[in-house]
Order: sequence, then C-alpha cells, then structure tokens
Amino acid sequence: MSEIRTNWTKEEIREIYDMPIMELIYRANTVHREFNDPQEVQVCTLLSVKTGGCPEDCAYCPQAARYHTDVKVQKLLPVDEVIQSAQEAKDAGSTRFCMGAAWREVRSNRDFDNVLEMVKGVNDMGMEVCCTLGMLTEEQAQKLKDAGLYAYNHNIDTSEDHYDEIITTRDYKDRLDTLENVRKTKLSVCSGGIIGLGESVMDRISMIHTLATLPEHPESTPVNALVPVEGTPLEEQPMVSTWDMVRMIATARIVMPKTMVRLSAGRVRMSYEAQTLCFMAGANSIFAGDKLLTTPNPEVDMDKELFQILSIKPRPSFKKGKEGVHFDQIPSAVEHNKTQGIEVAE
Ligand code: SAM
Ligand code: DTB
Ligand code: SF4
Repeated sequence: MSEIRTNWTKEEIREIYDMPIMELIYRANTVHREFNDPQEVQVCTLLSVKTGGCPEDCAYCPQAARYHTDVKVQKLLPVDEVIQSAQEAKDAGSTRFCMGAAWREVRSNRDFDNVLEMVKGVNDMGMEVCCTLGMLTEEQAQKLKDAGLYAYNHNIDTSEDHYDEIITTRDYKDRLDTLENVRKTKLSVCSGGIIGLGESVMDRISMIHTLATLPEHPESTPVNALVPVEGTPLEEQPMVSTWDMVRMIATARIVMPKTMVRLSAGRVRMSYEAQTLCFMAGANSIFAGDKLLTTPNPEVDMDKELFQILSIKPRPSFKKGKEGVHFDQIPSAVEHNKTQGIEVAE
C-alpha cells in the first residue's frame, strides 16, 4: 500500500509532473485503484446563490465588480428557491450540492443566517452540502457545521509566488488561515486551484506542494482550467491543453492518494476522450449541470452518455474512502442513504 505523505518536496513533485505522460497516467491510475474505486465518480452541482458585485480583484473572475463582464449582479437567492434547485440536482443524480457566493468574506448578518437555513434544508434532503463564501472565521465555520454543512471550498488558486499577479485584495496567508479555521471545526476541506493563469510549471508544482504538505490533505481538490471571460484581465489567455490538465490531475492523485480530485471548470471545452484521460489519471469528481457559477458546463445528457460509455457509477453521498465508511456526523443523511438502498459499510 502506498503511504499517505505530507512531507513531499517540490523536487519530488516536479519529477512526478515531468514523467512521460503514459507512465504518469499508469502510475496515477495504480495509486487511484489502491485507494479508490476507479469506476466511481462523485457528481456535484454548483449554484451561485449570490452572483456578481464582488469587491475583490481576482483577475480570472467574471464576478468581480470592477471588471466589465456580462454577469448581472444578483442579491442572495431566497432560501426556498435554493432548496428547489438542490432537489432538482438530486433528482438528476447529484449527491453534493455546492453553494457559491461572490463575497470577499462571510459577514455575520441576515444573509449569513439565510445561508445557514439553506445549508440546513439541503442537508435534510440527504445531500452533502458544500459552501464557498470567501474568507471565514472559525466561529462562522462552526455555525455552518452546526447547520449541517459537510464541506467548505476555499481555493489557494495558484502558487504563493504567482498569487500577487492574480489577486491583490487579500493575500495567500488569508487563504491558508481560512483553510485552518475550516479544518479546526472538522468540516471536510475542499481546496484546489486554477491552471492557465499565465503561471509557470514550477508555480503549478508549488501549488500542489502547498496542498500536499498541509497538516492533512484536503478531502477534495478541484483542478480548474481557466475559463477566460470577456472583460476580465485574463480574457485573452490561451486555452489550457488536455495534457496539462492530465499532468495536474495525475500529480495531485499520486501525492494525495485519498483526496477526491475534481475535474472542475473547463470541461465544456474537453472532448469525451480528453475527459476519459483525466478519469484514468485519477479524477473522481465533476460538477454536473449546464452551468458552473456563471459560465457554461456540459449538458447533463452528455455527462450521462459519457458515464454510460465508461461504465462509471456516481459515488453515493457521505462515503469516505474505498471501503465506504461514511462520515458519522450527519445521521439524518446516513439514514437517507439507507432508505435509498445505497449500500454503505457501517
Ligand atoms: N468568492 C468566493 C471565493 O473566492 O472564495 C467563492 C466563489 S469563487 C468564484 C470560487 C472559485 O472559483 C475561485 O477560487 C476560483 O478558483 C474559481 N473560478 C472563478 N472564476 C473562474 C474562472 N473564470 N475559471 C476557472 N475557475 C474560476
Ligand atoms: C471550484 O474550484 N470551481 C468551482 C467551485 N470551486 C466553486 C467554480 C468554477 C467557477 C468557474 C467560473 C464561473 O462559472 O463563474
Ligand atoms: Fe470575488 Fe470569489 Fe470572484 Fe474573487 S473569485 S472576485 S472573491 S467571487
């Protein structure tokens, strides 16, 4: 059995990233099979519950108020509308529902109280609930957890060195502090980044190194390919190649064997064959639904067809690792799985 290590060096990670691509995919797939069911892929749905008007300056983001994009500013959605969307996502086969807000940070106010209601409602439906709301204190993380949150997404986005080229309105340490606050409450941690921001290969290695040397690996790591949006400073960035996505996913899989590696933004421009290579390289999670937060994603029917071709089965909610030992913190959801006839080991 390969070891779970948090002491990787950048040199070791670079050696993995630079392997001949077929060797890299083979190694990543071997690690993947050791720790995960290779036929199982997690299906998550994203919903932007508060869109646009964000005060931050993330150079990739269509929701930053200072850039002139087509995104229409929308205040927080009503709770019942969000629950309705979660129900539709569940009916379409999603087991994780991720709510995103174009906020710099969580403010403890009426909007936050409404988000807590949304979390409670979606958790009661038996879905894993995830939020991505910007920076968070430990106290706010605890409130979310108490409401039934399962995971919190906060990306480091790129390397510490490249970070200042992309975001100036908060620093790298703020991001790591939020991850630490989330970890302290024992919420599941989701953190990854984006490629195609004009970073070097060493920046990519450095980003993976930061994630893989956290005291505990994130339970999920999204690998996003930049979706260049007109009006943002990165609108002219060239398309990320499939080979680069495969290298990132395979490297993340090898150094963080148990982590759910999510093939995230950018899938809309990938063929079935390109996505298949990503699954072989160890990706085991996707966002489904024809929209991410504000940009397009493949049609649900296309994903269904791809899953059929590859005999992939969606991963049930609240499952932890290959053996299917589920998280013990949300009993109502566990009960739900049983009533749905989803087999989970106790
Ligand atoms: N405002 C919160 C924050 O920044 O943490 C949550 C929402 S934010 C949109 C979530 C993540 O989406 C970002 O950290 C970034 O990794 C990703 N993202 C945003 N725009 C993107 C784009 N154009 N292409 C790829 N990923 C993007
Ligand atoms: C993540 O890493 N990717 C998702 C999710 N976490 C929140 C967001 C992708 C957003 C892509 C641009 C958009 O649709 O606005
Ligand atoms: Fe705001 Fe998040 Fe977009 Fe940055 S990534 S501009 S914080 S919504």
